[in-house]
Amino acid sequence: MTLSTEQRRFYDENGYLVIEKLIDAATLTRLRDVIAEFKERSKQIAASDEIYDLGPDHSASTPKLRRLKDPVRRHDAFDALMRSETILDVVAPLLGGSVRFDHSKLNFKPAGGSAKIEWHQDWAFYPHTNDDLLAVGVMVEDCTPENGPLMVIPGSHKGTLYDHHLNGVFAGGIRPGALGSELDRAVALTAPAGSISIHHVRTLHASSDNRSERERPLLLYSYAAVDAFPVFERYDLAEYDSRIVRGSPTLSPRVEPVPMRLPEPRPQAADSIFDNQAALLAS
Ligand SMILES: O=C(O)CCC(=O)C(=O)O
Repeated sequence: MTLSTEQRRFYDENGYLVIEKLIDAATLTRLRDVIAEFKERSKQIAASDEIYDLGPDHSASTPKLRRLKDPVRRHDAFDALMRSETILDVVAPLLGGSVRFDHSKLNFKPAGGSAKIEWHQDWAFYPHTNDDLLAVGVMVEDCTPENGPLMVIPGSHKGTLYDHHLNGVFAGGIRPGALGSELDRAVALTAPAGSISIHHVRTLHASSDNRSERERPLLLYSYAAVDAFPVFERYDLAEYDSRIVRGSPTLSPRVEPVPMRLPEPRPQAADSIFDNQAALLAS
């Protein structure tokens, strides 16, 4: 699919886009089957590890799987969709043509459970030399007003970088209340299964509790323009360049005047956005 001029303009102005039913039925079925396998395996795990992020009181009988970490590294089905033309043809023009895969996650948001995500900007987690980065959310099931869909604040990608620290430590979210009336403008990204959302790396976003009776799996792929380089991080160049899915490697970062604050020092629970953000709620 080719993005229309109107879709590109909408993304540029609003910092997000929804494309309905982009993913074909066979791919969706495959994803659901693979996800079911991982869910089954998570029941045998007692505590969060490098693959699974589990909520409090997780057990085989009452599973509390919050996230499958970096699904692209876990199964070919996730990897294939990440590098598919279906996704890259949409993402590439929004990043200026070149694309490097950055990371992936699969957030489950269990039925009737917590796994709420507080307002944040992904940019606070990984500042780069320019902000041509975005995240694609693949809606593996319908995203409805009741099941905790992703919410965004239109146009926020061009505004303030909000404080994501609490008591001098990176907290992975913005203190409740700090956004004031901005929240009145929040838009819920609801669409049928197989649709995708795209949000710019600086777009304010969050999601609330799942009040429905069905889980809300959202598969997130983050991509960057090839000439956007992370700040205060070190990568193995060969591995880093192996993740280029459109375009050629470069050793010349494109540097733009973008607001930045390092996500340092890191909190103890640095591996889980859910645990990090818990500190905000307790504040
Ligand atoms: O799963 C969601 O609803 C939000 C995901 C998100 O913003 C994140 O994991 O950073």
